[in-house]
Amino acid sequence: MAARGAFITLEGGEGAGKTTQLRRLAERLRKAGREVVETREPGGTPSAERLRAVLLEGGPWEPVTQALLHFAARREHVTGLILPSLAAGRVVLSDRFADSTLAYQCHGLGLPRAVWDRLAEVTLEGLRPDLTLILDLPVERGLARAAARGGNNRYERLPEAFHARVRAGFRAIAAAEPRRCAVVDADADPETVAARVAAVVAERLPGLLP
Ligand code: Z5A
Repeated sequence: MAARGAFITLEGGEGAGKTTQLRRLAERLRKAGREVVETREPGGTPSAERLRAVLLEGGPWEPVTQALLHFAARREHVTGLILPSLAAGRVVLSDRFADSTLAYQCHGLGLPRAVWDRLAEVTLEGLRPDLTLILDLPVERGLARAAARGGNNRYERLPEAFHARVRAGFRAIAAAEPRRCAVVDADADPETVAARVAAVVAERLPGLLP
């Protein structure tokens, strides 16, 4: 059987540049000879993508319902794509994962942490990312990027105070789990941020990048 691959998640608030950086990191890893799976949450498998449409276009959902739907989609993602890919020795890069529920639903909306813990226990099969890159950016800069791109989903319409709680939530997650998480300053041009991301990956997961 192939050696287990690596599971890297990218997290952060609106417009932090996760999608942009995930693509760049995937390119670097492929050039280094790695087999890479690019995926996202909510989503990642056909069944989870159907729940993504419900989550982003439906609602409004109250916080426990949001968490249940996110973890339902995550369960499909974990069992249908992430675990099989890791077992096949691939590097899985996910644009958001369980930390997003902690930051958005718990820190942002006040969902009790104990609910997150229980849902994580029944859905994740013990899976934790090997490395979580938290792209950090002042809230107004991220929202400006998202607005410039033309986005106006229901998250982008929430008040700045909500996004500030989400940002603080991600920083608290990183502070609580410094071995798994690295905060990357995302307030720079895409090339500079990509170099920062690659440096963290090379340092934290030796052997993945030259
Ligand atoms: N959500 C939740 O509440 N709970 C959960 O458990 C999960 C998710 C998993 C998913 O929507 C929503 O679901 C999300 C949280 C919630 N809230 N929202 N919205 P999504 O996946 O569609 O949205 P997102 O994750 O926030 O993606 P985003 O807004 O597209 O941001 P991004 O991926 O971090 O950024 P990007 O697409 O790479 O870049 C955004 C724009 O900025 C784009 O025009 C880029 O060209 C530009 N950009 C990127 N990097 C730079 C730099 N370095 N400089 C200048 N401009 C840049």
